[in-house]
Amino acid sequence: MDELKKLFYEKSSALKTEIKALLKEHGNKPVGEVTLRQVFGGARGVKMMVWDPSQLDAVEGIRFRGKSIPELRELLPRIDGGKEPLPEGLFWLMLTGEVPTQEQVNWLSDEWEKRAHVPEHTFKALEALPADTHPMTQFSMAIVSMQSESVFSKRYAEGISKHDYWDPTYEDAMNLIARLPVVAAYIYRRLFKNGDHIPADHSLDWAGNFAHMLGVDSPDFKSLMRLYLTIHADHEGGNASAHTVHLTGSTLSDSYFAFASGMNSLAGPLHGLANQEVIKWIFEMVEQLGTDTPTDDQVKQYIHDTLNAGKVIPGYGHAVLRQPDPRFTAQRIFAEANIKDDPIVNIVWQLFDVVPDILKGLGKVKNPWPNVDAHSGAILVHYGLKEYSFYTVLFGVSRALGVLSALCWSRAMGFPLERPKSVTTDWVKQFIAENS
Ligand code: CMX
Repeated sequence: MDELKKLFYEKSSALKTEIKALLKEHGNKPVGEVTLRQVFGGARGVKMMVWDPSQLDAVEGIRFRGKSIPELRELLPRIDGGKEPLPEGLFWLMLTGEVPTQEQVNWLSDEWEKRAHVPEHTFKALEALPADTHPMTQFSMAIVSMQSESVFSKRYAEGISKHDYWDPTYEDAMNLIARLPVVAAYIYRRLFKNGDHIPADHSLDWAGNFAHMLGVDSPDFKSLMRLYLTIHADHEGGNASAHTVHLTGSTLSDSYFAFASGMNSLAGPLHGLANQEVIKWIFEMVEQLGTDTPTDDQVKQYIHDTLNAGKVIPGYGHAVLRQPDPRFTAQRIFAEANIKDDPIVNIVWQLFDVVPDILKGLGKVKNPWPNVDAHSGAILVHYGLKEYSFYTVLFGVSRALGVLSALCWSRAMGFPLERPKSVTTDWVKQFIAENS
């Protein structure tokens, strides 16, 4: 058994025992109440699952196993001379709760490289799709097509004990994470670079090699990919993509099915697709105004026009956050250090100056601040990755780290089928009548 798997098994077995005792003693304690507004309003704030890899605070933002993004930038191993953390390190941290050593992270880079073999039928399936199929459709389909390789499904069919579910789930998670950059780069090169594919560079780390296979080989872009794939990895369990993976996985669907479900959630414009919508909206503004250095008044008018057309301002607002997203800030810090005077990046910063006051003025938006998607596109455009319909795939590759580490934990803890209760509007009316 490899060191990571052994460590994960030890940690999860210990916690499973602890939780059994905890539930025996405290299992009936209420952790909150649910209002009708929450029942009708997308279950905001309802505590109904456990998710250990990360937790979101409305003001502070995301912490991965208790560590903030600035702390991760200090603590996690990097490549020799590198400035950004390696996503491998974050996966290790989320799966075990321990910050890995450089040696452990190097092992993980090698391990994912060894596991990166994508079955030939996946490429054939992709080639069968019309060339203009949205990259997220291709990504989701490619993931499902690899389900034929699921170790969990094979072992389940052979009659595996439920106490061992964690083991093939770990194998599937590791294999799938290893393969995703190959699949994603294939989709990108097929769609936008005439199918001129670039073989992997086995000397590189997971994110560096992904940048290389995309065909953007500058050291700064590799550095960006390490940061990007780290900060998008997880956002606790309640967000739509994570929760979808959790729900699908709870039926004992394997990691491929569960992760593909999550990607279908990520593909919505209120969630991950917002990263494409932001840059599309900025490009349209530049075209409409005929300048990439608009005045504040021009930008404000464009924002009002968007709102008056009954649309949202993409990249702004959040269901949980109530301050600027630290993932936005991390990207801004990266851009300030590495990018000088880029017009689209400047517009992102100009929007940060003017959007919040306008959204506050609407009197209903709970969070007027930028989220992760407000910044990412402008930096990608700067490095030449202009094809924004691909951006959500990048988000998805990163999201695998969090949701699949959580899926390993769910199977190790023996979490049951998820099955909340729904009610009808008639039930609600009757409830009100009986309780008022
Ligand atoms: N622009 C305009 N109106 C907005 C808004 C925005 N950016 N954010 C929220 N609102 C509106 C809502 O549409 C809602 O209006 P109605 O009452 O008329 O329906 C009202 O303000 C209250 O919404 P909220 O409680 O503040 O926000 P929600 O928790 O319902 O929604 C989110 C959160 C992210 C869907 C929303 O802020 C939004 O649509 N943002 C733009 C899309 C976006 O950037 N999504 C990416 C989020 C991050 C990610 O998952 O990747």
